Amino acid sequence: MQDYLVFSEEVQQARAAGIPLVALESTIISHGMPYPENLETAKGVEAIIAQQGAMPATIAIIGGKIQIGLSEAQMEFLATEKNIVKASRRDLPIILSKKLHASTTVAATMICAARADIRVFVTGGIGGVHRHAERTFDISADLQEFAQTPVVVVSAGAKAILDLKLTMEYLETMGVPVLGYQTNELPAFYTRTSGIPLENRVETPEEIANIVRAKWQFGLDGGVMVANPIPSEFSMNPETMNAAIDAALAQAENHGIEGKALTPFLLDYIKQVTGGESLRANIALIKHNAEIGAKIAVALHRA
Ligand code: PSU
Ligand code: MN
Repeated sequence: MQDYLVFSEEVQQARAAGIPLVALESTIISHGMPYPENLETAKGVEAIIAQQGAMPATIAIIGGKIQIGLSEAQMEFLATEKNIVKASRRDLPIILSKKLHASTTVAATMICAARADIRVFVTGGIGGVHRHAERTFDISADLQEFAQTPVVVVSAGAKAILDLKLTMEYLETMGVPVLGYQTNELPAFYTRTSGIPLENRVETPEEIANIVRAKWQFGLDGGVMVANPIPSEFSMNPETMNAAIDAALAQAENHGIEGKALTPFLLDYIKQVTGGESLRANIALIKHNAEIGAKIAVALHRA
């Protein structure tokens, strides 16, 4: 196992010093945002985590080695290189054995974080059940990962391009707790509301840490999803957003975009239709998630 993992100098020192760690994914850098916003955001998110007294560890695969913590040059490489593979669970053995470069999705980052003993992971929005999944079978591998890999994932909900109701049903079937951070409703990534009620509202990082600890102490496998709404000042108009999503889905269908290319295509198209407003929202929400994620890591560490 350790042959595949490479810790950055800073992460190694933090581990030795007992500083809580927070994992970050890299698909959002390579496929989720354009350059240079992707690089600026990745660095900004790391800085926010450090301010809270935790150590950020952005995860990616370089030359078949899983990097836990990236150097500046590695981050720049992921942000600028055009042909980075987007790796989920199924892709890992190929990338590792062929010594390729890849960014890691939520599912793959959860796996790598758990192997590196990191229990908290911050992203923007998780993958989920796509609209019309009854016809396409397109269900993100992220959801299955929550059922088996013990990591707390802080997100602003599942991405609004998905069927959020079916995504919640799937998580329920898989036994995954979904905790609304100071909200009674599932946030919809770009907006604070979805109309889908959440059974479990939590007010503090400590409360989350207690739930997570109870889950794992009792031997229940798998992760916990924390749904943290986008800050109000960046929350988008739901009508504008739905129109943009519908247009993006129609374009994807016209161009026959499917499989792992679908989510990056939709995000990019929505960015263009909204004149960049969706990108600003995406940046704001992930930064907010970073702050809460770091606080959860600190709280988990304390007890
Ligand atoms: N969150 C964002 N932007 C992204 C993603 C998450 O704000 O681009 C990425 C994550 O890596 C997630 C992936 O795992 O989108 C989902 O892809 P798919 O639907 O193909 O499983
Ligand atoms: Mn998919």
